[in-house]
Amino acid sequence: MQQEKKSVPELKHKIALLTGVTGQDGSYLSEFLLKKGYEVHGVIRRASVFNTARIDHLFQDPHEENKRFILHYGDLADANTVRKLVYQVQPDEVYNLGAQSHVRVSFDIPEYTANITGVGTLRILEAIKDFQEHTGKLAKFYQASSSEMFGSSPPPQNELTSFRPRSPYGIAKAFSYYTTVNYREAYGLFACNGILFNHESERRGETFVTRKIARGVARIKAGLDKKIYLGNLDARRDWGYAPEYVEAMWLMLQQREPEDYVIGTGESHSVRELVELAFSRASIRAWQDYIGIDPRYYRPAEVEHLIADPSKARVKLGWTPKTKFHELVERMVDASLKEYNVYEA
Ligand code: NAP
Ligand code: G4F
Repeated sequence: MQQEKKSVPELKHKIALLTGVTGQDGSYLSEFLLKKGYEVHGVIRRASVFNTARIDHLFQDPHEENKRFILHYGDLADANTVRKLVYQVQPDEVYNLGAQSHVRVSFDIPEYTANITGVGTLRILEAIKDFQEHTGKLAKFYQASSSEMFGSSPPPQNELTSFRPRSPYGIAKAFSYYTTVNYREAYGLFACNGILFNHESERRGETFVTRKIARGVARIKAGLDKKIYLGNLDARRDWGYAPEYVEAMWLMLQQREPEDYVIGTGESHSVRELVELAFSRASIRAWQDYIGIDPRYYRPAEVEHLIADPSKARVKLGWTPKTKFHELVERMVDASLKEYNVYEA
């Protein structure tokens, strides 16, 4: 007798939709989710030159079958496209990493920053709310909130610390934070804020201070530049390693209840310490000879001191940072020295 063949239910992989996929965090989160078996949809902006360097290694030809990494054109300024993408992709999880993310630049283009970094979040939340109401499907939401929202509130900062933002960027992020909380409370969305402190890597944008210094040191070592021009050397930040932080984003969306979490290392260091360590890693003495101060890099209002208290994430998510300041700086400087062929093992 022929045995009846049991039908094995096909395991449906989860679908994630990411804004900011071309950025530092977007690239690491895409790698992380693909390894977990997700189908990843990323939103990219049309540009006149290629802007996908950080995700080129993940690219799959559109003609390939069973693609799991799919890119769509879109912009956080464009509510129609945001809505269309949510309905088309039908994501289980949405990660809003897209932003005008540079604090100094936000003083130059405050209205644009408010529109993208602030109202852009509202556009996504509105799309998700409508999608859930019309289809009955759940799409969980992660908002890339920032320690910049704490501004002048004294450290250490945790989930209960008040926001006193000091920049158009910090204010736009605070708008997004509260909008996320409001859509959770008012409409029952599964929406979380990850309040992430500075996190860096070899893929960090070249105008953020860690990468600017790492790259500048390598260029000096290679004889290409004579000085690095910087602003405030006394500011203190809690710097962690970006690939570890994207796991925390994912963990927040795997919890039973949507909540907000602070993510950081719990240590702070000054920009001056960063400079000293970076030059010493490259075996360059007398770093003072290679640093110039240029007032254009000062901010009209500065955030002086950030240190995370990530206790809630440790207890509830089981998340702890592994890479601390020294290892992070050494890793970034080594990567830049290699890029300029001046690395000495
Ligand atoms: P990033 O490298 O600057 O990436 C920003 C991303 O946003 C890029 O993919 C960029 O696209 C995209 N974007 C910019 N304007 C957009 C628009 N109008 N519409 C759609 N997308 C747009 O930033 P990141 O370091 O990966 O940070 C990711 C998120 O976390 C950001 O929201 C940032 O504000 C926030 N955050 C970062 C940190 C940190 O220390 N890294 C800490 C706290 C919070 P293009 O490539 O086309 O420019
Ligand atoms: O590297 P930064 O530009 O990062 P900042 O302003 O802390 O913002 C980053 O972290 C936030 C989380 O707190 C994110 F939300 C945000 O998207 C971004 O990723 O500057 C760090 C510190 C500042 O105090 C700045 O004044 O370095 C000081 N600094 C001194 N000279 C400089 C420079 N910063 C930059 N970018 N360039 C300089 O020449």
